[in-house]
Amino acid sequence: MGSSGAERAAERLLLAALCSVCQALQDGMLFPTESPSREVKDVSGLWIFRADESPERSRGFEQQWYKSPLAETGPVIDMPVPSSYNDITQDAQIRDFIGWVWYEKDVWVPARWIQDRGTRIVLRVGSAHYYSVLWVNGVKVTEHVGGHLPFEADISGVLRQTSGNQCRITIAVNNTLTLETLPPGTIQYMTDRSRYPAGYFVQNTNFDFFNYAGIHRPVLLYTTPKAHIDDITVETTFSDNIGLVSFNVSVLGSSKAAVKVTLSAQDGRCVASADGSRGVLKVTDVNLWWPYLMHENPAYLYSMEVSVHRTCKCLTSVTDVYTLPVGIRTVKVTSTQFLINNKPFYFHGVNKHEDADIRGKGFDWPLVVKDFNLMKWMGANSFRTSHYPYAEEILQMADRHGIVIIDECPGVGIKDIRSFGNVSLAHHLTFMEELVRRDKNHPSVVMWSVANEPASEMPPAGFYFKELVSHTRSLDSSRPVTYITASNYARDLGAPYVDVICVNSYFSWYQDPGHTELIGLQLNTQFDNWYGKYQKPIIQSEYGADAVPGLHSDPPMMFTEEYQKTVLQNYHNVFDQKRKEFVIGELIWNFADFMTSQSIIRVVGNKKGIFTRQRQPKAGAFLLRERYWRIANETGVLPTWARYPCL
Ligand code: BDP
Repeated sequence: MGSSGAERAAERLLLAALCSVCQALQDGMLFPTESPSREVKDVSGLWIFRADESPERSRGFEQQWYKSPLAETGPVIDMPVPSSYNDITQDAQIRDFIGWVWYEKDVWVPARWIQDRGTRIVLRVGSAHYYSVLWVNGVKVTEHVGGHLPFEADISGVLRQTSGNQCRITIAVNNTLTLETLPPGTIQYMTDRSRYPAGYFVQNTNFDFFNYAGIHRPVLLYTTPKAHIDDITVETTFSDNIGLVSFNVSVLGSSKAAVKVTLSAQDGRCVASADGSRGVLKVTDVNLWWPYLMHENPAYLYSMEVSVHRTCKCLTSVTDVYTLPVGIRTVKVTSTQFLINNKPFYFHGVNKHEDADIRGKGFDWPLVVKDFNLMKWMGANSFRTSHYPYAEEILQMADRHGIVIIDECPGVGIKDIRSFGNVSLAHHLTFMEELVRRDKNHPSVVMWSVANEPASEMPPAGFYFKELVSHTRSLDSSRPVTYITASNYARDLGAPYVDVICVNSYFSWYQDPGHTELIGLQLNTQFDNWYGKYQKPIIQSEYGADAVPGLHSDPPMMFTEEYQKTVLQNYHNVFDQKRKEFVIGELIWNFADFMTSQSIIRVVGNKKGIFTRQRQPKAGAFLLRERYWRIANETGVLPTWARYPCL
């Protein structure tokens, strides 16, 4: 059988994956911000859109849809950016579409950006799922493999050579997953002609969330001077009342540029400064970055201004300025504790998804702010970015509110032995490089998670995770590394390499459904076995039960709010014992209900949220709220305004 369009799309995807693996990450990926030397123009909003519904999914490339306005190639529809495209229309074919979709927008680029040849103009996509190709005025400027992370291209040359300050941006996005993508997936062709029409295929995956696709985060144009700050890396520590900020600045576009770094306190006072692209700043009477509910003045951020100067005939001029928020804190792990600033930290938090009605995984400020308000309301001090990196704006919120993050890569659903091969591993290593490059400076990020529930009992998993964890450590030695396991302690081959054991379990749900009376025994056994074998601190990284809001029964039955509450209470009894020993955290699955693919075990999505998908509390939310505030009152130093009134 000759390969069909979707197979070819998958091949193209694979080739691109290989090609991106070959390129070591050379450039930085600083979040675009405005400064005296930089401008940002958000070109999100309404774009036009066309799904390539040709059986081969390849017509767009064959007919070069990027060469002319998309509307001239055939029918187009309006599509908001950022948003997943899946739930925007009434068309089930668009909702479930697999293959290439095309986005286009005409934008005006300020004339002075084009005229000033000392200005670099960069086009940046916050994230698009999964594989993207970008053209400007019909000229290909970049491509990128992987959802959930940003990519960008310097488009100054193209703009200056093509039609000037009118700029047609075309982005083709393909959501096909293969055995080597993250997450992995397979395309299955249905060949029984009595049941399926010719060419019928489905995308199979092993993860429990809808494979939303499209341009998920803002699209920006921004400028930098030619001689510009390309990347900044900070690492922090402290001793007594002296904070230390080591920095490393890379400058591109000039060999003669001099770097100056100034650190200011929140009141604007300069507290330290240095010349040179590398060095250490000393801060006396340091204000450390503390998590929410652990200190009366949490989330203290300094502001680090990095500037690049050029001297020409005795005149010094500033060419580029970038300001980075810096939180000074340390993270360490012992055999029984997780220490932030040398004090034991207990994760009482949530697992989340980027997921909401209509917009799917599209970035949305009202949703982000609402979610932070809900987390703070319930006394959560942490969340895990299950099962992929979240938008940078979310990490910035966490920095500013003191919410601690376990930052996860989309290594979810690695269940097929063919996904443990060299190509997969190389892509996984590259993904971790891109993730660390993006998130390394966030004080809120305290641990990297390289995968969720891989088939870690399969023989290649030992080598795979040894490489993955040690590579991640070599990228960032200041944070612990983990992956999330659901394997049996005796068969897990990757656990020897991680710093913290993160275990998911669903006693009385997937195991012994209905039998909440078994949770105590089974959970105790789980903890004792894992700790006995590895002597590493343990986080219960997922636990929970589905609850359809408004369903009630007493005695509790599965799917009711009472059952969800009972499951949580039984887990909590054990956590309260074990947190005196080596359990360092509990993260409920899940913060909110979320969409999944359709299946007989899902009723319009996964209902394990303690909030509905619309962010209304179920009974479990009130239970957790009381618990989290009680724990915070016992373990933290809270300002009076933050005390939960009923305790
Ligand atoms: C866990 C997975 C998570 C699922 C959850 C569930 O890590 O992605 O959504 O099960 O089934 O094993 O609710």
